[in-house]
Amino acid sequence: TERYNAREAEPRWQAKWEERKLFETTADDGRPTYYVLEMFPYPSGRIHMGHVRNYAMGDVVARYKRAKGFSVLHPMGWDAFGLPAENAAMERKVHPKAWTYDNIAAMRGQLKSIGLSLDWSREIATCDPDYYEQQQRLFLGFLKAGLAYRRKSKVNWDPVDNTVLANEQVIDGRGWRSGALVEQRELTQWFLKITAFSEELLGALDHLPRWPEKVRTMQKNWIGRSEGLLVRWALADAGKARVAGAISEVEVYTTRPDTLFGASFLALSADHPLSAACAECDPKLAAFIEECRRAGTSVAALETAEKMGYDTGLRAAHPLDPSLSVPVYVANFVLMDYGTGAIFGCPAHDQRDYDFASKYGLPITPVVAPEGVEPQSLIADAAYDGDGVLVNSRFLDGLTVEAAKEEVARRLESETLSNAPVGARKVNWRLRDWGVSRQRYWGCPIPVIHCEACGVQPVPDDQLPVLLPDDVTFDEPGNPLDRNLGWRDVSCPTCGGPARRETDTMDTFVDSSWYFARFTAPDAATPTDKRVVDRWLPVDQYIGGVEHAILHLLYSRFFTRAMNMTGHVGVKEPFAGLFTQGMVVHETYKDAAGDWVSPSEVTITDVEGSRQAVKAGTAEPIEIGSIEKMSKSKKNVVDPNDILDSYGADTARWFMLSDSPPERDVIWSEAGVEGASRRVQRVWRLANEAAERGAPVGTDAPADIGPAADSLRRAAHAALARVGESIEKFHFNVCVAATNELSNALSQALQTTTDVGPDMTFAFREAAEILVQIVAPFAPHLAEEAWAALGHDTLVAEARWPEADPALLASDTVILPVQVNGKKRDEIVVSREADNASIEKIVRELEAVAKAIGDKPIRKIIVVPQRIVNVVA
Ligand code: ANZ
Ligand code: ZN
Repeated sequence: TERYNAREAEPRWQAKWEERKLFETTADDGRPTYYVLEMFPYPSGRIHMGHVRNYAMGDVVARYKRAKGFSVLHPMGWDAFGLPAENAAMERKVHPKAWTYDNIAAMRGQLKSIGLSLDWSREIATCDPDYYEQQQRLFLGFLKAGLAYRRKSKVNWDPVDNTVLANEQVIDGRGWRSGALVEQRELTQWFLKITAFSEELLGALDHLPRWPEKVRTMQKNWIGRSEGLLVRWALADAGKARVAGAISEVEVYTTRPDTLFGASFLALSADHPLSAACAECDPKLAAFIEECRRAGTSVAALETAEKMGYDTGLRAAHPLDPSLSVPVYVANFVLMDYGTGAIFGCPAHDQRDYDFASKYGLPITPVVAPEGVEPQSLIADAAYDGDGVLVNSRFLDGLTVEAAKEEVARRLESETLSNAPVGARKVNWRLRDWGVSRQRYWGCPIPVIHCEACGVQPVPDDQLPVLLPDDVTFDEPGNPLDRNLGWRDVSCPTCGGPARRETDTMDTFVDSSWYFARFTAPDAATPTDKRVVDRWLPVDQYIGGVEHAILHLLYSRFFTRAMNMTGHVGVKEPFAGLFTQGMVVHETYKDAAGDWVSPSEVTITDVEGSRQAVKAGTAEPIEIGSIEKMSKSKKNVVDPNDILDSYGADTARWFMLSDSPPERDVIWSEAGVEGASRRVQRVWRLANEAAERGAPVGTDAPADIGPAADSLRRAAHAALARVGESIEKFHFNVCVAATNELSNALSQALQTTTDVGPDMTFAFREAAEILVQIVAPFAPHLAEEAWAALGHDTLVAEARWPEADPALLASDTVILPVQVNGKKRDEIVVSREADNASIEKIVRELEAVAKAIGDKPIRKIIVVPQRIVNVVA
């Protein structure tokens, strides 16, 4: 037979599938439903290997479930709004819309060439007016339900470009274009009330068993429920006088009230009212506060910034012993919007406090230590945040941390300061409401109108969508919508007076928070079609990168709950099953000058067992560097197009799924791809040989099955069962290994059988058909071609998944390594019950054995049942 020609075959089968509308999800037809979804791509211009891996995985599941008799929904779309389109507009003078839709067209073509079983009739781009119109409806529904509101909040302000910057446009505290120091400005912005669901979003994580544990933990930490105590500290007399009696106490929030006797200072946020009060008569403090505000662009920045403080000169009295007092600082690491914006510092047991105390010479007193450990030694060079019992803490000494927390809470609850309790238990959440306002053009317009007389007015339903205007300019910084007066200035829908459209657009995370629901009825005139959405949701299997483990998934979970509240979906959780795949990584290369070199410019040879690289076509040595995530900056990117051109989609898909477990990184290598390509060719050869020598299509199993045919049948059914189970468990690499084993068994059977009876011809066909069917989810084009070669006039994509025969699985097959003079040369798959004579017969006919012994005669064959075969020559 000729080699399998992927380039010729792949488009042919893709056309066939499309012509038959095979992957278009049909209406309710009584079959059970299965919704498999991969995170939709951002249309950056080209697909990359990470996409190929992600979509290949989803496709395996989709094709398998379809073969198992499910009505499968497997759609694709584009997360199409966002900043890069505006950057392209500024840099290349193309309209964001044109840039985006051109990219979509290019990437759609690329995706189609991978042969994914997608329902393209449901394609959506989030920048399609049809899509964002419904998103505007959802927003207005949330507004009505009290889930959307406005408040003042800080933005990154570039004082040179006079524009708001996204966090990713602030680099080391400076504007990415102007290089100016970024300031924090307060703007009134839109928020979605995710905190209304804090408790639910946390609690429901325990009922998502098909989510990776690590993702659930990340979400839990992000939501960040903590139980603590509010503690009021009275300012000592001198202090009171200085701030003119206006503020006489500081309330702090702590999760470690047990450590109170280790307190050595209080620290206030720069935005705390007491900081402002003190700054009124302390210009140095005012300057310090200014500096803190400027530096603080993000929580992450605050956490890594060097701890800095300013001593206000005030002192506060210890709540458990008013005769003790500690200094009050203003510090850059205390956030105003968490807890009370003030803390007590316990340097011995909190690293931030430790750093701060070391810098300002404040006492570091250990108050918790494991029994038998000398407390002072614990904190010699870092804070100790482990468990133990209380020390240096008077009446708390000897108590466990838990007991001490309880004891302090109990005491302070009954203690009073100006007639109110000193302590109050309090649950705090790290989760904040979601700021969705972006001062950008390329996003979904927020559908409200501001009227001076009537205030904020929702755009009436019959005036939706609020379309983005096309005539915008990008030659000045700032939001083009603000400058487009024809679009911006409107009359108030309520009083008819002069009014302005909201010019903020929505965060693109909004767009991706409900697309999975829209896919169930992409043309509905409402956000969802209630009759169908609940048939499909939750998504049975969602697949994507772990980089979205927090925000995207949490926002989608929130949206689903909010949409449930506004009556758009019946469920509360969007994704019943989640799988997060690893990355595609590649070696890196550098030339003598230390510049990165792309893999396509490198030739690697094996020099005495070690790999050596040179620049292709020259002798210039190249240094082989570490294996890294494929990235443009390191030039270690392999373009899927190149692979598709030289090997075809099936080989790329096969390799991606074969080499490592899907949750781990896969190392892309030329050798690996070549290996996959050989496997593809082998399946093709085997199918053709089996077509020639096997029984015709549809032959029933003969009554008498001899041992050789029986062991081939067992190998086939074992592989079938293993692939089914492993797809369900996402062990795709195990599937590929099982497929390879069946290839081996079939290949051996085809080689070694001299007198072929009807049992064997039946087994040939059966094994070949099973092989093709289990290959189909991974290499679907090859499978179609091989299925046709086997004499079928139907498509394998339409065939039911075969059932493994339990009788053939009952006593499994075994793999026996075959050694010649003590060296492994081959292995054979035989029935566990195979007798020594039939094993000997198979071994005598092995090509690898003949090659290894050359012209020497075989002296003896030693069969260790179920373990190994040794040939002595
Ligand atoms: C004293 C203490 C001693 C603390 C100790 C910790 C360890 P979570 O668990 O995240 O809720 N904190 C409170 N408000 C803060 C703010 N606005 N900015 C920065 N830090 C703040 O963290 C609660 C702990 O974080 C609190 O408990 C407080 O420090 C600090 F050995 O109080 B702790
Ligand atoms: Zn009005």
